[in-house]
Parts: sequence; structure tokens; C-alpha cells
Amino acid sequence: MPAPLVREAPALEWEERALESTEGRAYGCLSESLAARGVDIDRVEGRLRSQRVETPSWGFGDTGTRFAVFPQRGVPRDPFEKLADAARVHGLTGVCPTVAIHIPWDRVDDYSGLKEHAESLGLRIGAVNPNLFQEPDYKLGSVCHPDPAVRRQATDHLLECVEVAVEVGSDVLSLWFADGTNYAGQDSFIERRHRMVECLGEVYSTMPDDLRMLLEYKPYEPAFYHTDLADWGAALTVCQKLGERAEVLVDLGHHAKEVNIEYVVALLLDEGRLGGFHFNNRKYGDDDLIVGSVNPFELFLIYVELVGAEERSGKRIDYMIDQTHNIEPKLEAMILSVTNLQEAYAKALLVDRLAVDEARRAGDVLGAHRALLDAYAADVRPLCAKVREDLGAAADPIAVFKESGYAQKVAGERGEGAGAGWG
Ligand code: RM4
Ligand code: MN
Ligand code: MN
Repeated sequence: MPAPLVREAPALEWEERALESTEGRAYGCLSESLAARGVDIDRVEGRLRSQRVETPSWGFGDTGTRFAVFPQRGVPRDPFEKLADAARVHGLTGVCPTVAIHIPWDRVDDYSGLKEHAESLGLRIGAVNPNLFQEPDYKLGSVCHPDPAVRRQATDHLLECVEVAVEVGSDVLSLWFADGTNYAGQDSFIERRHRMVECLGEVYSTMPDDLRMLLEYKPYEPAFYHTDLADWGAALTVCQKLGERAEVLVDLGHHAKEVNIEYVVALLLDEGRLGGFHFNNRKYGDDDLIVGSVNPFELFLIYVELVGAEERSGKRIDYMIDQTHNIEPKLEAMILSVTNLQEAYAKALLVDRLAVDEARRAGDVLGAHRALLDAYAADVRPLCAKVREDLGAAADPIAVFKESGYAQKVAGERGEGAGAGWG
């Protein structure tokens, strides 16, 4: 008879440990070990309870690639139904009370009605996102277009969105431009930049004092030769020209491969100009996949920088998801993104910063690195589950969502292929 692979005693020991790993026991073990390390668990939980993540209205509708859209049954047919789905995500996760809107995808006749509807669901409207990339007139750009008439049209749409923001009670105008060129020599980089600064200057000057403008950069797509706000430096310098209420938005899918995003985040934090995030994940381009699905370690390292800055200053940063789901169920995908964000934040809060500082001062390269790895390796799922329960949400949001029958209910009510989302 071949020798057993595992001797009886260790096998039993593992079995016992597995038996102990119910949610409560797991939380007990984690909090005990954190307390032994001197971590103030109440403070960590308090910080997790105050985390906020904004969901995007367009993440609830049908979207696709340039090859196909696969319609899903039950997708919202209008902005009101998108808010209903967002309320579901908030109810289950406890940290998503605001929803970003995209104009004209979410255009309605009565914006105060939309605001009231959001409030009736326990939500608020978050960032207002103008859309300057789908009209045929914008083939050569919007605020950078060589024709002043097109720039006027684009600027007017931005001004309309300032009014929408006021009506829906939002204090964020979040801008992304598809502007750029496809061929060398097509237009002047510098003239285009000056046109953008002029248009945005006009918009900025009409913004009420409590409205902030976020500028998002992207290295390519839809433009393939150059983009008018290609990177964080381009966005930051335009913000500096506009004024203090213009800040940079970092979308995790908007960098060349291998760019050290946590370093970009640290620089923008240090300049006091990191205004917001579009969380998603990517393997190749602007893939808009579930947050943390490809590179959870990168997400953790970004949060390590954010937690450090949180401790140094209380500056406001808007944490938003910008995700589109092509083949995955949309609500489950959104919930998973949110719980991944909760876990990344929790791990970053557990970093032993004193140990990191000490190791850094002593020139202990791997000591500092290992302090990060220790926090990253912690299983924070029981901690996040407890925090969600404390918030009146669900310990296991996806299980509760699936059991609730909500997806089946809305599939019956709304049917298929509503097409709300990308236009
Ligand atoms: C862009 C960018 C914007 C988003 C659009 C739909 O790539 O990420 O933030 O609003 O996609
Ligand atoms: Mn984005
Ligand atoms: Mn994008």
C-alpha cells in the first residue's frame, strides 16, 4: 500500500482549523491578531464604515465593444431604473450612496424629479459627465476642434451640464474628452491645447463656488496618434491654469502598460490635485473590467498611498467606479467591484506604518516591502463582512442578491435589450 500523502495528525489539525473558519470565528481570529499587533480595530472599522464609492449609471445599462453588444434581460430602460439598480447595490454594500450620470444618456425633462427620485431611494446624484464624443460634429474633436463653431457647441454642452449639476444637486462636473488626432501633422498640439484651455476657462468661470471640475486623461482611443489630455501631467497643467477647483481624475484603465499608477497617485496627492478616481481594471487597454479582477496588488498599493494621504490631510477625493459589463451580470459585477474596493482599503488600513517607517530609515529594503506584503496577505473578508453588517448592509452581498430574486423580478418587468447605457 502506498504511504499516505498526509499523516493523520496534521490532517486532523487542518480539519479543526477549517471547522473554526465560520465567519464569526474568522473575524475573532483576525481582530485578536490585529489587537496583538497593536492595531486599533475600532478605528479601522470606523474608517471602513466611512468609505464611499460612487457607481456609474452607465454601468447598469447594456454596453459592448466595437464588435458587439450582448443585451441582457432586465437592464434598466431609463435613468430612473438605473437608480433603482444603484440603490440595490448601495443597500447590499452600504457604501454607494451616490450615482454618476452621463448626459445625454441620462437626459430627462425634469432633473429635479430625477433628484427627488434618487432621494426617495436613499441616493444622491454624484458626478455629472458630459458626452462630447458621439456626435458626428465631433469627428475632429470637441473643445479642441479647429472650427470655432464646433468648439462653441461643445462649450454650450458643458455649460448645460453645469446647469444639470446645479439642478440635480451635484457638486462635481467630471470631464473626459475623446479629442485627439489620428495622424502626424493632422493638427497643431499647441493650438489644440490653447483651444481647450479657452473653452474650459469659460466653463470654469460660470461654475458655482461649490462645483468642482475633474479632468480625466487617457493616452489613446478613440484617437490613435495623440490625445489632447494624454496623461496626468497634461491634465494637471490644464487644471493649474483653470483654478483650484479643477482637479485631476485618475482612471485606472487610462495608462500605458507598465505605468506605475500608485506613483502617479502619490504625485497628484502631493500636489493637492487628485480630485477623483475611476476604478476599473484592465489587462491590455481601457478594458473597464471589474475592479481588482486583474491586478489586486496594484489596487492595494494605490490604497496604501491614499491611506497615507488621508492621514496627512482630509482632502476630498471622489471614488467612482467606471466600468462596463459586456458578458457578466451587471449588478453582481458592480457588487464585486465594491467589495473588492472595501477589501483593498481594509488591507491598506492594516499596513504597519511604524514598521514601514522604521525599515525605511534603517535602509531595510525588504523589511519595508514585507510590511506591505503582510497587510496584503491578511484575509480581511470577515472584517469587511462585519463592517457591512454594521452598516445595515449584507455580510455576503452577492449571496443575498442572488437569493433575493431581484434579477429575475426586473428581467420580468423590464424585458430585454432596453439599450440604456451607451447612447
Ligand atoms: C471613457 C472614459 C470616461 C467614460 C467613457 C464612457 O473611456 O473612461 O470616463 O465616461 O469612457
Ligand atoms: Mn473613465
Ligand atoms: Mn475609459
